[in-house]
Amino acid sequence: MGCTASVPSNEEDDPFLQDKHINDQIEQSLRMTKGNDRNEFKLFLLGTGESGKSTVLKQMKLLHKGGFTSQERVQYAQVIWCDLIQSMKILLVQSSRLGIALDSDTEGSPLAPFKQAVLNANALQLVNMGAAGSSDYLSDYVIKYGERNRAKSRLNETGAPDNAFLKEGSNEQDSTETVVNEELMEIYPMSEQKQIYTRHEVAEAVSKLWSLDSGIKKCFEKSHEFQLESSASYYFDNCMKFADPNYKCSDLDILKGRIKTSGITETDFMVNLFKFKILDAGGQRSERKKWIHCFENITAIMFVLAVSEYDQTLFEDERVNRMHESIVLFNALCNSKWFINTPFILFLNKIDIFEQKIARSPLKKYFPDYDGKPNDVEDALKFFETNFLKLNKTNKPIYVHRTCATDTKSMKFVLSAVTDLIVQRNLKNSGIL
Ligand SMILES: Nc1nc2c(ncn2[C@@H]2O[C@H](COP(=O)(O)OP(=O)(O)O)[C@@H](O)[C@H]2O)c(=O)[nH]1
Ligand SMILES: [Mg+2]
Repeated sequence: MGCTASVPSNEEDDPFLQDKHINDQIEQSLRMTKGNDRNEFKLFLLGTGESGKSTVLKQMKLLHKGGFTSQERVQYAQVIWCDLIQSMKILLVQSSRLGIALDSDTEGSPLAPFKQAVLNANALQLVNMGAAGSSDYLSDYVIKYGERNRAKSRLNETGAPDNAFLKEGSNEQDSTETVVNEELMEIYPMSEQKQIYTRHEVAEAVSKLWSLDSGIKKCFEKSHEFQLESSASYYFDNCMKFADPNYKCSDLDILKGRIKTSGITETDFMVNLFKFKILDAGGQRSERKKWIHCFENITAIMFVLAVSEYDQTLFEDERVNRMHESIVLFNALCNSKWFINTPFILFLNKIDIFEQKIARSPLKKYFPDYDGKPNDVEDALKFFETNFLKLNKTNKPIYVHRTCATDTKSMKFVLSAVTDLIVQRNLKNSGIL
């Protein structure tokens, strides 16, 4: 199979040889670039929404740009704060929809006041009550909860997923009303005077519901049936630290936090004196029509596939399985005339979630032609890897890596292998190696 993560040899451990290697590369690069800009490698991160593209980019920043600024750390803390309240509200809505009884709903339950605190919490208001970050910045991201495509009312607009690539999106960004809050109001109409809770009280309420309400846990286990942030459990486990309005995120918090990408961002990195430009794009359907403007002069595509999402449906269209959408997208990109000779690097991402999920959510239920051992991580991964590689009708290579994009240690290794590979391939193609 195409998994080509390089293993350090004894030679590569020798600092002298490493220096020599770098010197050789500089000289080769100078020879290569006389009069042109061929030493800039342009990598495009592509894949469906929430697959992990921006997280891969964040890891590149940690590796090659000295990490995150203090401002980013404060801003992410506020975004996660809003996300953790909204995620708990989503669990409250969905438990009612799925008919899961909550302990906090039973008469006289000591958990009832905690549920009330979450129902009353207004994340933005709480940010304004003392956060160091600007709420203008935040409101852009909180609005994303209003962007939820009301799948049922839009079923007729989106059509079958067979031409998902570059097709017009379903304009899921038109609506800005906060759907979750509306739904909560329907389930729990609040006649009594709204009590104002502090950030600390709200965080405590989330923490208590998460750790003590068995209905919330049951509902979370069914979260593949609805839309919940990938990192919701991380937010809940750590919610007390986000109660501090001046908390600055750790690297891991930022990797776990999610800000939906809109448009295409370009970030430059210097890696061993080679210039890499990484393009990161929004992955949802409405974003894909922007991609084509950047398809020229791409050195390699990094396609990010969330393997854990085989039992989930799209945020933008709840009729469509996320893995099916990725298959359609990969097929279209891989065989597109733009990328006939462009190497692909396929990240089988969210492997950590996949490993946990495969034990309780049978793959065969979603992919009936899977005939590997049930609940077997290796068989299941091979199944997807083989099926994706089979889609390639061109002669270009596809390099596969199994990744957990939030894990800095393993990503350091994978990303070094990827940048090495790109440099080596290009030196070879130029006849230098
Ligand atoms: N557990 C886990 N979470 C991940 C992984 N990769 C990404 N995520 C999380 O998934 C969410 C979406 O990731 P993001 O990079 O924004 O996806 P994008 O829409 O493709 O850019 C974020 O909350 C990430 O922290 C992974 O390998 N494991
Ligand atoms: Mg993104």
